Amino acid sequence: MNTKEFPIGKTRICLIQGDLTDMETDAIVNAANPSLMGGGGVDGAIHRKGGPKILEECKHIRATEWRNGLPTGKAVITSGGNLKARHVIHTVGPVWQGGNRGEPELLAEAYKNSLRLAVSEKLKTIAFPSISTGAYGYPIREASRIATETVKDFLEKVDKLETVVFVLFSAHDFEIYRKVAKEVFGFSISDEDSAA
Ligand code: AR6
Repeated sequence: MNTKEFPIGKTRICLIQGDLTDMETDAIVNAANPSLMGGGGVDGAIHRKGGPKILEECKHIRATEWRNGLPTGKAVITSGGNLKARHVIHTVGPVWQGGNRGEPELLAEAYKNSLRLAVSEKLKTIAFPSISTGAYGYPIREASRIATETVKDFLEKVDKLETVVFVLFSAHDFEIYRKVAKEVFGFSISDEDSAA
């Protein structure tokens, strides 16, 4: 499996090329939509593999806390159903509309609020997909910079997580994240990079 690791404070940042629904972290993050009723992409995969319990909990959230849907940038938590991950944190990334409609700030909020929720639930390990870069059309280079910088800024202030994983589905996306992460986190501890 294609993986990279970057230490930051006490937290290990990992990049993995693979399937988010296979992660055994305390939580995986779902790139959901405001309805929380499932969809395509990673959202569809999570509900398919996680089973009906996740949807039941999402329906409860819609009936109580977020009756008009989960706003872009916010995050909520459910159990992980049949997944290996114990929890799913559902967040909604922005739809790309050219970049001048607050998309960068909203994408950063989606990452930040997911991390905050993980910490407030006392979780230690969390795995993210590349939020908004599929159906929502956010350009992956820009999105990968926001994802990595937002996580770095958060971990510099809050030193409570053991591992943050970015799970990239394709080799192409993994390669983009790898380059950006090296710039943002400053170094890599893999053999390949230390030999270079
Ligand atoms: N594991 C890891 N990454 C995945 C997986 C997986 N199993 N499946 C897809 N990806 P998307 P968005 C990648 O479209 O852009 C849904 O219908 C995918 O290659 O899942 O935030 C929701 O219900 C891409 O890089 O999420 C919303 O309506 C990344 O995950 C809408 O799509 C995000 O792609 C949200 O769109």
